[in-house]
This record gives sequence, structure tokens and C-alpha cells, in this order.
Amino acid sequence: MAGFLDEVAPLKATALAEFQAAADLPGLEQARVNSLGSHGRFTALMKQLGTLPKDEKPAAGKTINAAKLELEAALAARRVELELKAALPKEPTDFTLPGRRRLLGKLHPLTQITEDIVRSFRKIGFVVADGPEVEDEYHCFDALNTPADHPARDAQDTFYLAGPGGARQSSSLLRTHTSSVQIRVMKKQSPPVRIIVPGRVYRRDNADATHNPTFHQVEGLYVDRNVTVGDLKGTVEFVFKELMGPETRIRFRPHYFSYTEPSFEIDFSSALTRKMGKEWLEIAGCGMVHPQVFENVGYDPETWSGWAFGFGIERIAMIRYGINDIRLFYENDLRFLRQF
Ligand code: 2NM
Repeated sequence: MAGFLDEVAPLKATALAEFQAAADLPGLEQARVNSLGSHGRFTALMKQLGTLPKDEKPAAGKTINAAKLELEAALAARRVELELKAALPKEPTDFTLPGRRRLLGKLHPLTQITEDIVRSFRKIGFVVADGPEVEDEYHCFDALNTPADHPARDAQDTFYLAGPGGARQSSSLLRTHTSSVQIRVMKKQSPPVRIIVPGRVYRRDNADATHNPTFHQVEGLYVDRNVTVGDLKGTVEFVFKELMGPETRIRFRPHYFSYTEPSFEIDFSSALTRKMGKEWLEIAGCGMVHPQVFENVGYDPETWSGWAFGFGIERIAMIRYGINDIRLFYENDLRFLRQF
């Protein structure tokens, strides 16, 4: 008995010294296995407890258990120290090093152009309106006097949403232009109206250098008494001079839209068009709002007159920056985006 208990103190001392000497967590684990592991020295001592005479067991057990608790406490304390050490930087901080520069993000080129366009229109009293991208046939087509057999309404040209079981849900579609928002605004408020509607639109086009199934538009609408094509022309001229440079000229060519009468396509001419080898480039569409559209929204066409226009934001950006592929706007390649 005496010889057996005499071993406790030196074994404990050795184990404590090993714990303290461990330089890192794996080293500490090795030290734990050496003494307290299933084949460890201290464990071996505990196993000998069973061989003692019955009357000696309680006292010996008490001594050994106290030593074991002490070792476990020492182990836990050393583990905390070594974990802390592992979390610290390996080398001292050099406060004389230059600071790390934070990367600055910026707005996407299409957002920048949209903000330019909005800023120009705000100067002459327009406000921004917005509305849903998932539309219905009424706001996208019917209210805009676009007949049921118009190609824009064909399933080949527009994204219709699937209903339950994949069935075509004829009333839900992705808007093909932001004019649907102008219908919503006119239905909600009485004239005068002076709004622009920038936003994302969708068409079933295959992507190529000049087409993408989703792109961005700005449409504008002005409704008041005695509004004329002259007002329209002056407004368009003001905005395009702001966007494309002060020597910009514009011209109107007759066209057809179901929601305007008369309707026009707008060309512009500037240093930018000449750089592209052309005097005139088509840039927008416009016209005087069709009386039937006014009827549809509850405006009296005898009292109110108005004009509207629309153009693509990507096209403006491509001409302004000399970009030859529309898909660059959507690829999020930083080599492209960093240039703006
Ligand atoms: C265009 C061209 C011509 C247009 C018409 C309307 C509304 F709602 F007032 F009838 N909104 N937008 C319009 C007219 C759009 O885009 C090329």
C-alpha cells in the first residue's frame, strides 16, 4: 500500500511538468495521453487500485481521485492558455506599415446613365414614376390601344407567366415597355401629368450584340391642355443636348405606334454619330397620345392633349461610350465595369 501510494506524487508532478512544458495544443494532447490516456501512466496506477486489500481501497481511492482531478484542472487551464496563444498573430504587428486600401465600389454604367437622364428631366419639371415588372395584358397592351392581333402580343414576342400546372396564364406577363406604368399613373391621377418611367423591360429576343431578352427603357409622358408636337420636339432636343453634347441636333421621321397619333421616330446627329461613321442615328420613338388611350384611362380627349416618348438606356450608353456589344452590360466583368 505504502509503495503504491508513494508513486502518486511523483507521477502527478511529472504529468504537471509535461502539461506546462507543452508548447502547443498537439503537444498538450500528447502529454494528456502519456498520463491520463487509456494506456497512460496515471491510468495504470488507477488500475492497480483493484489489487489492494479491501480495507485500504477507500483511502487510496480518495488520494488517487484527488490527484486525478488536480491533473484534469491543470490540463484544462493549460489548454485555455495554448488556445489563446494559437489565436494570436505569429509576429508582432508592424504599426509602421502603410494601411490597407479599401476597394471602392461604384454604380453600374446603366445606373449612371439612368441617373443622368433623370437629372435632365427633373430640371424641366418631370418626376419619376415606377410600377410592376410583372404586368397584365390590359396595362401592357389593351389600354395602350394595341390590338389583339398585334405582333408584340404574340407568344413568340412576350414572356407570359405560367399558371398552375404550367398552363399559360393569359393575364400575367413581363412588361415589354414601361408604358404600362404611364397607364397606371393616368388612371390614378388627373392631369397635368409630367412623368418619366425608367425601368427594366422584357422581350423574347435571342441575345446578340444589339439585343438582350431584358433591357432598360425610359419612357416619358406629358399631359396638359394644348400640348403640341412643338413642346415634344423642344423637350426631346433639350434632353438629348444634355445627354449627347450641346451641338446635338434631332429630327423627327413619321412612324406608326398604336398608342400615339401622329407618331415619330427620333434621329440625332452629333460628334458621337459622326465618330460611328453616320450623320443620323435612330435613338427614340414618340408621338401625341392617341385619343383612345385617354378614353381608356378616363381623361376627356377634348380637354386634354399630351405626348409620350420612349428610348433604350443601353443604346444611349453604347453610343455614348462606344460599346459594341450589349451583353457586356450583364456579364459583370470587372475589366469592363472598372472603365466607368
Ligand atoms: C414610345 C413611343 C411612343 C408611349 C405612349 C405612352 C402612353 F402611355 F401615354 F400611351 N407611353 N409611352 C410611347 C409613345 C412610347 O416608345 C418608343
